[in-house]
Amino acid sequence: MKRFESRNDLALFGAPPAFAEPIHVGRPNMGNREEFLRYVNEIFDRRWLSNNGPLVQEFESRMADFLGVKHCVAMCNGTIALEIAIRALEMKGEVIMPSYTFIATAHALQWQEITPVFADIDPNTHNIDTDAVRRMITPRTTGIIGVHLWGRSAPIEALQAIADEYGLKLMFDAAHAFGCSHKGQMLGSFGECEVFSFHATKFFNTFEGGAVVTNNDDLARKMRLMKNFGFSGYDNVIYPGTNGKMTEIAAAMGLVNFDAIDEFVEVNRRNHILYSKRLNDIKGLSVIDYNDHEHNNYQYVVIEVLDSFPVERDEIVRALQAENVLARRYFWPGCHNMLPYRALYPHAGLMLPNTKIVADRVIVLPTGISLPDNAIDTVASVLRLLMSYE
Ligand code: T4K
Repeated sequence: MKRFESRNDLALFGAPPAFAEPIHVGRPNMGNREEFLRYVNEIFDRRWLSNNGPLVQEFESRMADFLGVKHCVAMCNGTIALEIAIRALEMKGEVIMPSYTFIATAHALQWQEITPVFADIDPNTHNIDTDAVRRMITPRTTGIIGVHLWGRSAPIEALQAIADEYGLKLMFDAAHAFGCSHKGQMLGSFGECEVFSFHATKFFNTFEGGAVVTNNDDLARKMRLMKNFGFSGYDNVIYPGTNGKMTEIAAAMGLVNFDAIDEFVEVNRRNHILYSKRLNDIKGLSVIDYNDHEHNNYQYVVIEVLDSFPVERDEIVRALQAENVLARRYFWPGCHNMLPYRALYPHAGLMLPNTKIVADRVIVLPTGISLPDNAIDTVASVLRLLMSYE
């Protein structure tokens, strides 16, 4: 099979010219600059930079309202938010999670000497397979972390039923799912708690940031202590803790971006529709869809390359990158195949065939408000060219 080493390889076949600037997956969406600078001036005047400042409090209250939950505990990033939630829930021993997710979900457990046990996924939804979860339960299992991959909800009711049956704690990694719903209810209020990431590459960002949201008063109180070294007032440490605090500048970015969130979603939605239209008739490629009866953020445009497509997935990524479209193969080769976990689970691959199939098929394409007008057509032209390539 031909390898695409440079854009010249494609140019030979009449491909459109490369973009002058790289087009990234994960290019940040940014709201109104003046509004942000106004907040920066306020921060300078107030000289209050961190430690539960007024902007963080406003951010938490707006997030909780938007999501319809009692508590939003803002944090410095999604990974620390996961760690704190896991610890506050007193998970230990083994916790079941999907292998097909960003590595932070696994690390947040392993970092606390809890063993992540990797379950296979449903190849249709890319989310955890509940039959696989049942098979993985042992006497050491204390919890399950569901991940709403790409913003599409995990099998919430089935996971809750398993958790109830076996007395396990259930929480969700909702890092991809801010602004998404399940059966009309915003993701954020399921399980014991849910964790968001507001990293720069997420469609809604606070530079770096995250949050745990919950309806459980005790859990929220505990996590507030934990993210601030366990301090309850001056000089009074009542809990072991860490530093998980969100800064005022991060909250300012969050507030500005929150004002623009409808626009971010609408642009992503339009991009997703256009990608779907343009790639619709390319045999061997499919764009994963979102349920239009739910709220979606459409932040991931994910295509799957089927065996019937004449060019392999990695060659397609290389061809797009040669055109300066920096498409990505996300979450390959699955957490269980990453070095720290491969050593722990040398045979895990045998139990996770769907993870392998999906991880080998997926390409994530750029979207967001900074996507140039002609980018989608260019991507489609490249893919069409490859379709006819033998
Ligand atoms: N759970 C799940 C399911 C997650 O997906 C994540 C994070 C977490 C937990 C943990 O949340 P955090 O602790 O991160 O809050 C990115 C992000 O770093 C990570 O937040 C995200 N998931 C993951 C899916 O993707 P990479 O490997 O894509 O980052 P990187 O540096 O390659 O950047 C992607 C592209 O974005 C680049 O082509 C350049 C562009 N970019 C990036 C930044 C930071 C910009 O144009 N501007 C920027 O400021 O990991």
